Amino acid sequence: MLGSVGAPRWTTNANRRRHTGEPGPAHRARPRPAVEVDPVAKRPVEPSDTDARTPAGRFAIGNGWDGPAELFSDFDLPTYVGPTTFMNLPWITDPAELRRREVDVAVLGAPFDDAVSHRPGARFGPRAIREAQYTSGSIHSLQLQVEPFELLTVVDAGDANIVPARLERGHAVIYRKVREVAASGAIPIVLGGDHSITWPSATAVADIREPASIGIVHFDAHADTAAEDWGQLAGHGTPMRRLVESGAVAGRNFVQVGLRGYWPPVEVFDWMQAQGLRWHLMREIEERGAEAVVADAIAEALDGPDAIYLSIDIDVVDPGLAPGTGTPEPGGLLSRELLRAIRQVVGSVELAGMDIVEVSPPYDHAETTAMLANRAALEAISALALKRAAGHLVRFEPRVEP
Ligand SMILES: [Mn+2]
Repeated sequence: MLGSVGAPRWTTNANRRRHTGEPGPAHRARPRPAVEVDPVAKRPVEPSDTDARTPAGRFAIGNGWDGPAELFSDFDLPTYVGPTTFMNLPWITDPAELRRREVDVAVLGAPFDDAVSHRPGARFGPRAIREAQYTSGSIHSLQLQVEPFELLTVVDAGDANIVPARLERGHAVIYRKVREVAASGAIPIVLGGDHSITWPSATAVADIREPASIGIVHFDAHADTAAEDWGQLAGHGTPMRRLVESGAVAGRNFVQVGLRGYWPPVEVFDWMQAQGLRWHLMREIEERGAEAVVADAIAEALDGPDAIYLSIDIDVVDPGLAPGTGTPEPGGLLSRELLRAIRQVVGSVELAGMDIVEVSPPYDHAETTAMLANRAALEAISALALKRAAGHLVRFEPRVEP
């Protein structure tokens, strides 16, 4: 806007309120974070509204470019401008700073696909998911009628320290990254990455409570409980077996939703049954509806534990709606069923952590899959915000020393 003078123009209601001190919508009167971090989504560069005069060079004066220009904060700029963070949120990689800000939810990336069995590319997932957004600034969930970033402190905690072709090191640094985020009390939402990252990620979350104290609800076309992938114990077809075998999660609190297709073989299901794992085939969702099945899955995962780690393999959704993935399996959930299921789970349990995996941008079309993964994270954040508005606990407090 050239030559704009007088009162600054506000990009969002939240931004306007921030500057004017006006009260927000009614829900803002409900319980707020214990420590006000204002504004929640402030990034290092926060231009003032008035000091943005361009240099008054000869041509600038002639062309009318020398007057005050209104500037927007990084948070309020369009998402295609500037550095890419999840929802333009602050990029905070220092665990001490996560603690200082009392961050409620930290999105982080696990750009790792050294463990895939078929189509690669999920290492590009975190960046694509961060990019697949067109709203910036304070947002409003129409489905839940809540403004999540007004109620929760949410940041982008950056990526695990991944380098290529070092599978075991990759899992180690993912474990370390998720653990340091979770140990701050923030709920980690991990953007994958192939599904092998759930082994270190869910282990890290289990570790800051007590082993076997969390249940897992796992949405996937595949069980990912193989003993090994061509001799590789840490493949993306094996993480759920590793989690159960290691004792991080009890088999009877491991619940899978959306399985279909032609893998794994019968003996793997025999192992699952022997461990007490429970699973809900796509056929059951077709017959009973997703909401009833997800309600059962929640109850089974909480049979003992008091919190749930949610693992979303984007291939649980039909490849017609989520084509950008490594091992697509026709006949899956609708996008809207997955988003509703996330609201259902997060809205009714204590969320310990979450991952969204197997987004492979090279196979995506028109960012369809990356957008769905982005919304999967946002639906969880919005559901958490609704809980905060109602006065419920949101942060996942560690019970053991970090
Ligand atoms: Mn999977």
